[in-house]
Amino acid sequence: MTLIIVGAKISTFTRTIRLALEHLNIPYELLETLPHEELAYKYNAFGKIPTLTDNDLVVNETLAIRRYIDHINEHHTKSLEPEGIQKLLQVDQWVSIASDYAFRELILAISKPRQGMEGKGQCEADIQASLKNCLDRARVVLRAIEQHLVSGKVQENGWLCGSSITWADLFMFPVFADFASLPERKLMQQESPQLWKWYQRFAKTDIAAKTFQGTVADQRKESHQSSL
Ligand SMILES: N[C@@H](CCC(=O)N[C@@H](CS)C(=O)NCC(=O)O)C(=O)O
Repeated sequence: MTLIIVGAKISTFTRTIRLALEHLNIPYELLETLPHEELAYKYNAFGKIPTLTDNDLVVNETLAIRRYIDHINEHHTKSLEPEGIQKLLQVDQWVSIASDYAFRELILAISKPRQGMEGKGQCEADIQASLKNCLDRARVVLRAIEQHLVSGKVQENGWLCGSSITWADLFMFPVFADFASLPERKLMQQESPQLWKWYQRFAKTDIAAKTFQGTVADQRKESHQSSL
């Protein structure tokens, strides 16, 4: 039976898993639910998304889903895990940075509140004033990410952990794709120029295009493009 991903196109963690399955050509169906809806709780006691199901197997938590995808992909030529302990450790560091610092300071602290305020019709000046403190924290995180990226010696035209796409790229991209669609993208361009280049490269991949529809960036694309 086909794998089922219980999640939402707008969810960054769901997009990570969809990017992986698209990259590895593993067929799946998306069973759509937002967090904390009945369907989300049916598969996850915390009401979070995504969940992966494979027949009777139910896997919660993106990290565990990652491990399961690697397991079923074991004998295929394309892999999301690089060779060698150094590169594996680099991947894990990026996964943790994306899921913790970047998700918290850019998505939870800025993207979601901004969209909530825009939805309520608040004016741009008020939105910017409310986000001011969060932007200061975001700046620190973006600087640190840039430092981490530069010290990892990412090659021009390469991916975060070498010459092929790994889980590092797939955890990082959805967060930065959403963030880049906000006016606050300027902070990323200023503080993280190498990260910005990587984001733009990844945005051109076919898997980014295949999973774009329904994301925050998709919903904001008109205002985003006109302000670029
Ligand atoms: N630790 C979870 C986090 C997943 C997560 O936070 N998903 C978001 C959607 S992108 C969610 O369910 N948010 C609802 C909430 O935090 O209450 C994982 O790694 O899967």
